Amino acid sequence: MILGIITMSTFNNSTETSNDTDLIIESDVIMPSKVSRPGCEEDDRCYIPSQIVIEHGKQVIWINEDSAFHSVTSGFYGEPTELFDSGHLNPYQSFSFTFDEIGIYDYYCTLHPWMDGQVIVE
Ligand SMILES: [Cu+2]
Repeated sequence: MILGIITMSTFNNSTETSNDTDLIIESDVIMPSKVSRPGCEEDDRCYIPSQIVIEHGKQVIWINEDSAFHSVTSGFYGEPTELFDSGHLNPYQSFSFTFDEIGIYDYYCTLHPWMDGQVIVE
C-alpha cells in the first residue's frame, strides 16, 4: 500500500495568506512524475510497482501523481482487451478496478506506449 500525499494550496484573497492541507489518498499503484517521457520503462518504473499481486475479489487503486494525463487500460498498446479503461486521468486523479477472476492482467497507458504494468490475481 502506497500512500500518496497531495498538498493542496488554498488562497484567501483578502489576506493573501495560503493554507497548505495535506490529503492522504490511498493507492496501490502510482504513476510517478515524468513518465510522460520515455525512460521509465528501462527500470520498470512507469507504474510503481509495475507488477502487483492481489487476491481475487480485491480492488487495485491507481493514482496519477504526474502533471500529465495518463490512463490505466487493460491489454497491450494497440491491443486493448476492454476489461477496464480509466480514460484520461488528470493529475492526482485515481482509478480503481476490482478483479474477480484469477489471472494475469496486463495494462498500459493509451497516451504513452512505453508505459505498462501487470496485475496478478491469485
Ligand atoms: Cu501515460
